[in-house]
Amino acid sequence: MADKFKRILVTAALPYANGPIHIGHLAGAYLPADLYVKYQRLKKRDILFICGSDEHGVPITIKADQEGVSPQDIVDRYHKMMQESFKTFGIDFDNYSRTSLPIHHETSSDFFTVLNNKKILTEKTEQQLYCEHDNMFLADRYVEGKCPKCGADGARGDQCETCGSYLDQTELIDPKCKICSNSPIIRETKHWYLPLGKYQDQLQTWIRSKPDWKDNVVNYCEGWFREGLEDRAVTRDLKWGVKVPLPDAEGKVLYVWFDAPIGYISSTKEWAIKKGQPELWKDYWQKQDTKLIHFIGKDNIVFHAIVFPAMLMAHGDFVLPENVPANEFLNIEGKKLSTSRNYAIWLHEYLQDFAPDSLRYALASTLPETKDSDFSWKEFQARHNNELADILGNFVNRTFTFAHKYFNGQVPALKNQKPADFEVEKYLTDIPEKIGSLYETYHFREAVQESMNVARMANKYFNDSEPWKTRNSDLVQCGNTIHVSLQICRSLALIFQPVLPDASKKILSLLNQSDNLKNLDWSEAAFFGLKEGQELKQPEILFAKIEDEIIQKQIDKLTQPIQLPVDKNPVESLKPEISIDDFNKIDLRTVTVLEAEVFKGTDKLLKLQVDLGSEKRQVLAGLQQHIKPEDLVGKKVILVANLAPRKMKGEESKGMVLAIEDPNGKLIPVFTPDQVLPGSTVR
Ligand code: B3M
Ligand code: ZN
Repeated sequence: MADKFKRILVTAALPYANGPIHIGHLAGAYLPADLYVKYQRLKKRDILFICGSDEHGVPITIKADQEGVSPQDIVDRYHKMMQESFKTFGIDFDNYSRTSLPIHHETSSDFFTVLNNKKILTEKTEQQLYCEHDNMFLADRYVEGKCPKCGADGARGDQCETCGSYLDQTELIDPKCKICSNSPIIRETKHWYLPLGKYQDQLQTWIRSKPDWKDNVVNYCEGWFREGLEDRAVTRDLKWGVKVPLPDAEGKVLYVWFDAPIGYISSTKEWAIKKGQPELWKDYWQKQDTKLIHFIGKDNIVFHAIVFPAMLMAHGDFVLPENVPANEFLNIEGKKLSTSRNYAIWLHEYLQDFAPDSLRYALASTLPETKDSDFSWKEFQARHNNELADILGNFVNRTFTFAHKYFNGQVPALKNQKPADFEVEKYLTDIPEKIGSLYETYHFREAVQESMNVARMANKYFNDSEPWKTRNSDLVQCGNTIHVSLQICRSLALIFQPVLPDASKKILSLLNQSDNLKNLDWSEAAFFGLKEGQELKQPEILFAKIEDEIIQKQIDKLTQPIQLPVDKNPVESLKPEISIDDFNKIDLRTVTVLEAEVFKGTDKLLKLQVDLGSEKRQVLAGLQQHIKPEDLVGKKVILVANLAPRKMKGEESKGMVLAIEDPNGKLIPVFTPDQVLPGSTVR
């Protein structure tokens, strides 16, 4: 593609290091970015792919509070885990950094200083929510309440996930501290603001000059413009984060959404240092002939299309993004993905059971490019079995089998071509251009489906040519068919490289073309590149079929708690032996949880009202740190029903709820199946 850009800088959203990667992340940002990058690399473009872990902000500290460990422990754990699973999945970052590194603290702190010295930031003293119990300002997710816009419960201090509105925490109705559930008071505090309104005209003109931006992104931004952009605080009262580099800012850090996008710059700097050319990052960030592209999910649009560009405009030294091809959301089996309810497919778990290519292909075929889309395990299986195995894998396999059986495992000659053979040559001529332009314009679903159409064409050609007949009637023609089919295999290996890097590598290796891999260029898929007589390896099954039971297991697993990879799983030693009579003394019953609430003034207990069939009881359960009260209501759990009643903080508890400890020390109540009646005995 001839365009005005000399180099491309691709970023994918920095994932919060507070949990593992799931397929929603992949479909939103990482897979489309990787497809684009792999394609551009085959086009031999100068392209850099940058990412890293977002290690600041309240999402991290809340996770640390929940587990009773330090924020550093949390980010160390998930940074490592995310980096590993990205790698195994074949996401090919040039650099995967982390925002807790000194280079990032320095870069973002300098950025703030530049804006502050230019007198762009404004200082304001404002009313903020403060928890007297925990002695802290309740930044962002530390406070929850009713959304002032849609009325939904559980809206957070910065955003309501139900209606998507960005909120000012003081607007929340009936706000509660996320840690202790007490009502906060209002206290004054000073913060630094980015006056976004001042950049509205410039932003509007800029976005409206981009005809190729996706509608979902432009419409979203226009919505913001209609409302009018307002000042945004870029600092917070928190301990964890990049310290505000000013003498009168004790106890304040940069807002995570201020420092995180600067993480793209610091990750590029880190890459340049590792490369031994520490100044090289400047080419990608400061030369106007760089095409900067941010791949993100839709919940990050405002930050990448409005706030960060405004920061870059204010700073003045950097290029602006050329495009922000944000994706919508991916649902799973028709339902919204939810990490808090563990309704997700986790990448590290997927990778224990299946190969990367299958998910890359299934997801790429259903990316939420223009609207939300759905992932289902059955469709995954169908894509794998009916397309990867039956169309692509089968074509490669039958071609190689013929070559070995009848042509000594070599590329046969091409002589006296028939019209059908010429047609294939002609067909391939337009393919790189056709599929390439889909990649260039972020139409990845179509690009991948068009690639599979090449394999469909190939099978049709093979069938119509009937080599199993011509091998007896016309061996030269049979040789032509196999020759042409092998050429198609080579073209397929090239055009499938972005989505199926492993299969592509395998096909090239079967063709003994792996050495050429570095020199191969996207456009070569248009030509026959194999020489007559070229030795071939024995065929291997590229994609073994996935059976129904395997898929059913995955469907069942969807609602089960997350399995974190644990280094070792220390099993508690067994207690001394008891007799059956000892055991029979314990009366275990199922109960339905009718009501559940945080037991005020405690940080461990939930107050439950349960139905035992014969009676209703109150139980105080030490589950506050482990499960949300609303996730217990309506569920059936197992109660030690004849435990002597106890009083705690003036309230009575009759019985104990059974729970299992997971590898992180989190307690999961033992839920019982729906058909069980309250009061049933557990034996
Ligand atoms: N960490 C939010 C997210 O993971 C945030 C993205 C930062 S990109 C600079 O969705
Ligand atoms: Zn509190």
